[in-house]
Formats: sequence, C-alpha cells, structure tokens
Amino acid sequence: MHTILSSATTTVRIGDDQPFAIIGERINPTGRKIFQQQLRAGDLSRVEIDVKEQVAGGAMLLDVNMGTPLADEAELMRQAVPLIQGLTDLPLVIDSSIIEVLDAGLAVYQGKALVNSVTAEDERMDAILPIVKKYGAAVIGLPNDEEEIPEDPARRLELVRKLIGTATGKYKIPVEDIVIDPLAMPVGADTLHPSRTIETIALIKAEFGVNMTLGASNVSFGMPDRHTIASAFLPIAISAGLTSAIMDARSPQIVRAVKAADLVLNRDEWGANWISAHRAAQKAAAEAQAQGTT
Ligand code: THG
Repeated sequence: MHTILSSATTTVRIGDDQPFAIIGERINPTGRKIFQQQLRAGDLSRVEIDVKEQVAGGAMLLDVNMGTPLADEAELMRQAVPLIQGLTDLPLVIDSSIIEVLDAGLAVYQGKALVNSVTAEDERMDAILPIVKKYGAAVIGLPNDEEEIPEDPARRLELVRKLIGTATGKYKIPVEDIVIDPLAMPVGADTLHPSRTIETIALIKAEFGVNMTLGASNVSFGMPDRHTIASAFLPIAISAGLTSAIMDARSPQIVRAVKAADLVLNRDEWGANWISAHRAAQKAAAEAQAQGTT
C-alpha cells in the first residue's frame, strides 16, 4: 500500500517497502516564543532557516503548523505554503486543528498534500473529509473521539475502523490516502505509553495494512537526552509497521537510526542509501578539513 504525495515537481511514496518517510516537524511555533512573536508580527523569515536545516538533515516531507495564539492562523498558512514551496520541492503536510486553516493551506498548495489531521469524531470527519476529497489530498486520521483519547490499543483500533470506514465509504477517499496516527504520548508521563503505541501500530498493520505516522518528539517530551529516546523508539515502531514520522530531521542521531532501520529491515536495497550517505559524509568531512588547513 503506497501513499503518494507530491509538490509541483517532486513525488514521495510512503509504504512498507519504501525508505521510512522523514517528515520535518520544525515549521511549528509550539514552544518557541521568539518564532511566535515573529509570526504574530507577520514576519515569516524564520521559516527559511527551518526549511534549509531540515532539508540538509534529510527531511523527505515538511510539516507546516502556524498555530500561534492571538494570530490569524489562516492568513499565516496562506502565506507560509507558497513561501515554503518557493524554497523547497519537498511535499508538505498541512497541520492545524482549525478547519479554515487546513482549507486555506490546501487552496494555495501546488501538488497533493497530506492533511494533518482528522479525528474519529463525526463532526470533525463531516467537516474535514469533504475538504480532503475536494482537493484530492491525503489525510492523517487520529483514533480519538468526543469522549476520549483511549489508552487501550484495541479501543484505538475500533476508532481506526470507524475512521477508515467513514472516509472510504461515505467520502470515497481511497484507503491508500489515509495515514493513521496511532498516537504517541510522553514516556515521561507513563512508561507504558510507548508500548501501547507500538501495540496499536501492530494491530492497525494486521487489520488494514495502511501507512502510519506519529509525532516522534512527543515520546521524549520532558525527558533529558531526547534524541537517544527517539533513536530507540523509532526503529521499534518501524519494525511493528510505522512507515513515517513527524520528527526532528535536524538530528543526525535520529536520522541515522532511521536509516539503519531501513537497512536492516530491507528498505535499502544493497545498502545503496547507507553507503552513499557515508561517502557523502566522508567527502564533506575531508572538504571541511582541507578548508581548515589552507
Ligand atoms: N501527530 C500528528 N501531528 C502532530 C503531532 C502528532 N503535529 C504536531 C506535533 N505532534 C509534532 N510536531 C512537534 C514539533 C515540535 C516538537 C514536538 C512535536 C517539540 N518542540 C520543542 C519543544 O516543545 O520542546 C521546541 C523547543 C524549541 O525548539 O525551542 O518538541 O503527534 N499527526
């Protein structure tokens, strides 16, 4: 099962026989005071740095979230999408909890975007899925409803059934355009959270075989040495069936852990990506040294 996303010029295929899809999380003002102040003042200049760093780090798609208190988020999204598409050919993930913001981003997007996200609540599905269909986009589905974010993996699976059933049945969205987020929560809040996420991934994979994504940084939130936690969590989740993650693409440690997982899980034929990345790093190091000695 392949989820195909695109920009005006570039296509990315997500699937369990493909290299793990690294979605850069960084274009998001949550927890970043200065970035929030800039966005509130209509200054999007920081986005350029965030794009460059994530592309350099190995991002294959970029999540775009403009959620800023006391700002016109729809207007920010309307400006951010063409700005980012002028800076990179990577496909984008349009991330907002506000329906008008998703619509504003999709209206100006060139290509096939991934909408982040819709829950299993009837009201949310009935508002967001028609927009997804209208733009021919793909969508991330979250297994929580009006009552709860369920802890039990079996209950999450029930909500995934509801989501996929409604999206494919009522709204005629192809199942390959539905990417499920099994919900990643901080290990610092409960050390059972990651195990529940991984069990949910395995259940969804067995029943539907759909592509999945999650917010990898959620897992390490509030803990020291976050990159090491992500570097352990992601390969385990990938082994269970996770095919992409919204993650810190600037971290060589996490990106290399994911690339090594591709290699050992046979998503990197002949180790071609692994070897060429190593050679590129060697070359860059040699060039840096030559610069330093002249
Ligand atoms: N699922 C889906 N979408 C998501 C999430 C998810 N989108 C948003 C979020 N969760 C994923 N994105 C981030 C982005 C940043 C961080 C965590 C998740 C993060 N930021 C630092 C912090 O808050 O400590 C920023 C600090 C700084 O740089 O100054 O951790 O789960 N579908």
